[in-house]
Amino acid sequence: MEKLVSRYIESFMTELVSKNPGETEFHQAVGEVVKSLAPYIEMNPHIMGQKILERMAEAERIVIFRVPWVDDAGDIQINRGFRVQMNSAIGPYKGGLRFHPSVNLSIMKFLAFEQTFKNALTTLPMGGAKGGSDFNPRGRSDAEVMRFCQSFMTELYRHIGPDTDVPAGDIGVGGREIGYLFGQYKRLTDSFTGALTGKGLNWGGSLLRPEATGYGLCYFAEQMLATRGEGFNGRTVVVSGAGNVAQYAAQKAMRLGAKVVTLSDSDGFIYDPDGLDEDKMAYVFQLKNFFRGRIKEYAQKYPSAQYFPGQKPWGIACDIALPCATQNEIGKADAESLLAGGCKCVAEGANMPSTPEAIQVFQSAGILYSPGKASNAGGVATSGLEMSQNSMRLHWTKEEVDNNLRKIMSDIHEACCKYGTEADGSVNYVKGANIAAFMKVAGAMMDQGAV
Ligand code: NDP
Ligand code: 2IT
Repeated sequence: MEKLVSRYIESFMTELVSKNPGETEFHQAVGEVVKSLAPYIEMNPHIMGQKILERMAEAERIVIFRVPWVDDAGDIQINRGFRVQMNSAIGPYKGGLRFHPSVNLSIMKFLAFEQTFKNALTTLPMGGAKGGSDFNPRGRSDAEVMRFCQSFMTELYRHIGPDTDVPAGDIGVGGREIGYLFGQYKRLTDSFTGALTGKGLNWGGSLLRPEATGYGLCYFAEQMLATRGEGFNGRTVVVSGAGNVAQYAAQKAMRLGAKVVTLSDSDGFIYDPDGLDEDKMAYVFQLKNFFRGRIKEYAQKYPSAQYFPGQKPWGIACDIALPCATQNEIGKADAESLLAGGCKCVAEGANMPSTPEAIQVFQSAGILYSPGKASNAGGVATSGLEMSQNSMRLHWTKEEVDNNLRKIMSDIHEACCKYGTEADGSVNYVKGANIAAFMKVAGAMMDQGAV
């Protein structure tokens, strides 16, 4: 059976690559999942006959559209918009929108594929989707961002809705963009519904949604560390990114007693050996979210910090690494640098930040390592809680949302342990997360027939 399954997986991957040529991120994301599913398929060979993997890797629907808009100089700009509706077996499509110049079909499909598994892990009824555009918000005025969002929604609105598909934020899409997108959706459909999450607090948003991904990441990492009698207190933490996920991951790690020594953006990273504190965090929130500044300004403001242009933070000695910027930001050499610096735990806040070679380095060294689909699921889980509040027309307190978030992260950790504990007692979080999520989605797909 082992041979049969490995031949099946090999031919499945060959076909995937030939049917989706050049989509390297998509191949990478699917490849990681199917590799870890092998033992499960050996015990459940009907998965092959039911063509579950083949169905999961083929999006239910993909929309690609033109997004024309007029910039402040009066020139016409054209961007490309995407929505990949990957899988609706367990609930309406759900997943963020990314506005970044690197956005292409491969990146959208990898993110939508990951989202299907992540959403299944949250225990909430949400299918998987992702969307976005190659629009670059950097350097654009508020008015330009608004016109872009309005044009983007003028096509997207026909494909979404509170029971169909519920987008949210991701890279380049935060509270400002969700506001403009929601305003246009409401205007076009003449309805005030929860068709987007990440909304403002006085128009249907949930308390703690902005914090949820970063906080959830730390709650999950706490549980990982606890399996080895460890915690955040007194530990040194390296964080990449300086956006939504990085900010709240850094804040929570700091509040749990850790010393957070780095933040980064695509231009470089800052190293502050004294660690972040509440005042420095308040400065970062203001710098990034209000002034939309660059992280190098931190080093100009705080002389204790040094700025390293063009570099990533993985060479800084640490106990815990929280990658919170983007995909493939940790390669093999970066992973080796982390180990050399004493890192004992890598919990992913970004989606697929570690390359397969980097994951191999972490796993061979036996350190704690969790894939983003498990450890960053707190964001979309809290989006799910926002959807529940919208449906009930209720607004939960911070404590209620936080308790739900903690419980969900703890349930995801338990699922990873249940399906990922190896013979030597260590937890393979990749295997655990993939099998737990796959079982749920595959079961629903089989119940619903060949659709
Ligand atoms: P933001 O746009 O708020 O921040 C992104 C950060 O990552 C910025 O500091 C940005 O730097 C940096 N970054 C983006 N692209 C690159 C790149 N190609 N190379 C180097 N640095 C880069 O996004 P989020 O914080 O929301 O998202 C960060 C990660 O977390 C993404 O992988 C996202 O998919 C994932 N995620 C987000 C969730 C959410 O709820 N927002 C939920 C779960 C996962 P710069 O300003 O220079 O571009
Ligand atoms: O990658 C992700 O989980 C997100 N960007 C959040 C998606 C959501 O619907 O809240």
